[in-house]
Amino acid sequence: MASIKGPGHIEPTISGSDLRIGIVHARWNTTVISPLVSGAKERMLALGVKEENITIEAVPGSYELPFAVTRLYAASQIQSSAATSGAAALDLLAGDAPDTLPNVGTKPFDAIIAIGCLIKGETMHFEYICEAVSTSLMKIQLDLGIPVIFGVLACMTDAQALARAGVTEGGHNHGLDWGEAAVEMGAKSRLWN
Ligand code: DLZ
Repeated sequence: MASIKGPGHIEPTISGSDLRIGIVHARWNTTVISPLVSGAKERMLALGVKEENITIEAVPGSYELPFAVTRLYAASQIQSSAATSGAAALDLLAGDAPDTLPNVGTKPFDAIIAIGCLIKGETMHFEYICEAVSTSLMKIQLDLGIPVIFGVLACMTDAQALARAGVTEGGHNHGLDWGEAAVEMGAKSRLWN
């Protein structure tokens, strides 16, 4: 019997053509992370997001994701106001603008996807990091008022993680779902503004 799990179908009217989306991913468990990031990007491109409007940044591990999401969004806001304000434009010319920030473009992110993969080990690390990261990412999206897509796998085994990255037969790449969720929530949060 086919699985009943999954996000169902996105409304066909939703387009990502005007959205700016960030991906922040951990490097820990790279074999799993790389296909998840590629899957998220592939789905966003298929839903119309322009390649130049997708920014991808890496951090060492999942524990760094909440901080990175917060700072990346702030950077995108600063660059956005620099791009739209005359005074800031003069600063830009004078070299005072935050031009050393990552490529976060000229408008703030409509959504940010946080991607990580936690795999249970012998110690309590897994429990502490899972709890801290999931609670923080929820708080951040409510505080910032932008969708933060929860792309953090919490797996008991390597095999579970590989299946959820679509690497093993019969698996499914959850990055595809996270890319779709980012487009849907980015578009809807604009409408609900
Ligand atoms: C330390 C650690 C451990 C044990 N396991 C993982 C993991 O499974 N997945 C992951 O993304 N990160 C792990 N980390 C690293 C922490 O997230 C963090 O990068 C370090 O503790 C430094 O703050």
